[in-house]
Amino acid sequence: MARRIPEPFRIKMVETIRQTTAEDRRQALQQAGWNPFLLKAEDVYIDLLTDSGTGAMSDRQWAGLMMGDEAYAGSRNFHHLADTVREVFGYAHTIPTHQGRGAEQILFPELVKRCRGQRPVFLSNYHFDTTKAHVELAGARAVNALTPQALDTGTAYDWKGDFDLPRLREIVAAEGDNVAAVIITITCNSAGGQPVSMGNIRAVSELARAHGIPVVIDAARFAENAWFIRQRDPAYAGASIASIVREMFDCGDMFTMSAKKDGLVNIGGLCCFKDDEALFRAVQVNCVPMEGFVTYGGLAGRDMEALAIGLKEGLDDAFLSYRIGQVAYLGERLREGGVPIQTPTGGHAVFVDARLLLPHIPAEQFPAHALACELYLEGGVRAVEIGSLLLGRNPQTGKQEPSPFELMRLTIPRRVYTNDHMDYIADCLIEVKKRAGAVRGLTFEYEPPILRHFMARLRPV
Ligand code: P61
Repeated sequence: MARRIPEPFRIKMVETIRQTTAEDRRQALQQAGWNPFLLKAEDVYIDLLTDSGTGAMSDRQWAGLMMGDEAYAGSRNFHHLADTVREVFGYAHTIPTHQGRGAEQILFPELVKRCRGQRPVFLSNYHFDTTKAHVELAGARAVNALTPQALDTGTAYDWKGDFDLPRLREIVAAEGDNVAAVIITITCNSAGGQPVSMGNIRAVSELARAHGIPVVIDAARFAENAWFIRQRDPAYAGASIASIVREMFDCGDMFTMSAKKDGLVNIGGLCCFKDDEALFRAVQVNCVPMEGFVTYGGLAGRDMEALAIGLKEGLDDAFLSYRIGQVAYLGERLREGGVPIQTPTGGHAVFVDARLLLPHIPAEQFPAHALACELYLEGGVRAVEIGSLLLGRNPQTGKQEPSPFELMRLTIPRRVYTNDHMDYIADCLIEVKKRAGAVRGLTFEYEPPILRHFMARLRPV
């Protein structure tokens, strides 16, 4: 086993977490309608629901909070943020938003308005659920063209986040003027936090440009994607993370970002434009009623300061190597314990293949969600389903969409848990594997109409 990279930080402040009894957890899960989203966080020992907004800020970021300029308009922290965006990404125009979906809700309707076709469609390697929801709320369709290599979780492939280029070309040819935008999601969350190669990003961008299609980068985990490119593409072996980031973003026209991931903040998002001033102005107009005035977009001045600092801290080599190494270590422990996972391990999470671990539970009884419930019962570890429950129904037909994956995501917050926590998580899941045959599927007691996994209530079949 590779030597573990120790945490490249000292711990200055701690927060107590509380272990519960098996009986406490059974009661808590029952009350939560067998939906870990509805648990009280205090009933969770290790919280791997998401890496979004759950990271620990640095001493420098906390110091930045004290420098908040809470002016309604023109805050100096906004200018610091916009300068940082210019420096890190090379994009001229910045709109802060309260988080990633805030950027989606103000941008996508403008892209739909600009689309020349009658039936607008967005094409992506894989739309994350809020992204798909905002595409549909804007009256468009969301179509994915993910490399088929990603579907075989047991076989390693370096670029499981890539677009399937032949398929993308086919769709672009068939849809013509209907294509409102191409969205490149880096890293590809739904496929397992998997990177998109520079060659693929470039090819997608060239194809889009040849057809006059705007390129949006969904940039939540941009620094992790850059790290993978340096690690896996020999052409970038000696390159700095900063230069790889610039090269990736040169291939896009605009980006939306949930800054709660690689931006290293607890709240915040961005909607930025390389040089399309007219589109920037139109999106600013949407920002005012939806997110807030254009120099704060739903954030406090102090939040923007923490983000300006976090965007650059997140590019640090030592941090990224430790971060992705910690996730890989958990993946390695699980693989050794015979737990099937998406290989290679992704940047922000280990994705467990519940279809392989619980083959007796059919998709409509949500095997990955059932596994997440069982893991909580075992050790108070909260994971999240990325499968049929998350994907939901086709808005036109009302039928369950067939999900390419039934994954349980063990999402690792940044700079929060130590490597010892990783061992505990692995031990719990390996214990659950021993009784996998006895785990039961789940059925709805209440099914919300959209983004149903947040509020659904279920019970064992
Ligand atoms: C996550 F259970 N991700 O992975 P916002 N793009 C991408 C994301 O990963 C993403 C957003 C846009 C989350 C949070 C989350 O059903 C869920 O800042 C690639 O969350 O608005 C968010 O960014 C949206 C968890 C979102 C969920 C939706 O955990």
